[in-house]
Amino acid sequence: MALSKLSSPSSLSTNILKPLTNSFLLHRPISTDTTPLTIETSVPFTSHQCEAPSRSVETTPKELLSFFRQMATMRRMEIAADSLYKAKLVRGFCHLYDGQEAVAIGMEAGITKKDSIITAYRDHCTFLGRGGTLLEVFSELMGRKDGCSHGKGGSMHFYKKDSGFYGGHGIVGAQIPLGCGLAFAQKYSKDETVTFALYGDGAANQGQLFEALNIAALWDLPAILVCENNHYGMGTAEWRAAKSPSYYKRGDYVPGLKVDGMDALAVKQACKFAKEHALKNGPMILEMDTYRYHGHSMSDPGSTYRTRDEISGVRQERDPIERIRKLILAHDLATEKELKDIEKEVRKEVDDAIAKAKESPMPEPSELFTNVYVKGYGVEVFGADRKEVRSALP
Ligand SMILES: Cc1ncc(C[n+]2csc(CCOP(=O)(O)OP(=O)(O)O)c2C)c(N)n1
Ligand SMILES: [Mg+2]
Repeated sequence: MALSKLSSPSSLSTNILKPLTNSFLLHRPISTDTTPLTIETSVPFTSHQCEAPSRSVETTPKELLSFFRQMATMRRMEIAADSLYKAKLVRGFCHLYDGQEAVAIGMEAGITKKDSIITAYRDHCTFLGRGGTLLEVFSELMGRKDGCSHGKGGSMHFYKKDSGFYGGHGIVGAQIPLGCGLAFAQKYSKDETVTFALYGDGAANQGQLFEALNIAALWDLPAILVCENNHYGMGTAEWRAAKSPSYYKRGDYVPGLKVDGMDALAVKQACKFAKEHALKNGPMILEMDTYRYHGHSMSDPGSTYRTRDEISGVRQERDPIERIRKLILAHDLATEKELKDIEKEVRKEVDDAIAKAKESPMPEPSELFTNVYVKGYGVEVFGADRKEVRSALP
């Protein structure tokens, strides 16, 4: 790992206990030191039909510490979701994101909340990255009123439209054309924003991706298609499903970039680069090389189609949180104890949010019939919003 320091970071202890500005981590101690640091990405970017961005990434002590805290929060949240599921407090589908946190964190650092994000069902951490709260996450998972979709969506249908998060989709690949539609709206309204449409390596083989990409390229839409390549689609390894697993090249005439998706700084650099490109020239594909530690979903132990050695090897060699921990320690931005303390605080925040979520009531039965159709288009009278249906309710 090659690291270079532009200027020496100031002493951590005077800076570490300052408030954090990130919305989902308010009131948390963190360094506010914004002294510039330049850090080289773990591996070079590999490009297709474009020149790769520089490996030298600009960051600050404040950003590195916030990456650490946010990824630690995501990791803890997913592990807690697993326990809640096993305790039968979360029912239905549930897909966890631990291992892939650097994609959510790095992407947010490279773009703004005016840009849009749309993803598949592995959506808890993307929602948190967009500024959602732990209370909204756990309430939604347990089907409670305080959830981000008022307890009616569950794990796969997290949304936060006020900061450009358009879900949370259970149909593999369906979010890709929807994302290109969001990019069409952005281009039409000339607001200089872009859409990041995330999908998996399994989804990357679907026809609808290529149809949407063709239109996006014809119309120079500001759409960035992000393939989160965790190397498995359910229990199928990528090499069984894809003739060419070089997903960044699969757009043919559309430029692409392969990125170490376990390196939050590389993800940030790539997303910034892709946004600039898309605003000027139209779509781009980013392939994030990443890994999921859990099985595909709660019904998959995740160890029948891959070896335990493979999983522990990735944890040891490429873990996104450990990478940032090492950087912070190497630059003397915090001590091991201070980082452990942050992890302890994070555990408490997660536990407190779960306790609060358990107190949140279930939605009213009448809520079954709200948010089914868009109001004012005349369609609701044909469906569940009908008066006689409503009056038949308890
Ligand atoms: C159209 C459609 N086909 C099949 C499924 C079942 N299914 C759910 S997830 C999944 C695998 C997708 O893998 P990938 O795109 O790599 O995403 P990952 O789960 O690895 O994040 C499949 C086949 C579905 N939900 N929708
Ligand atoms: Mg996959």
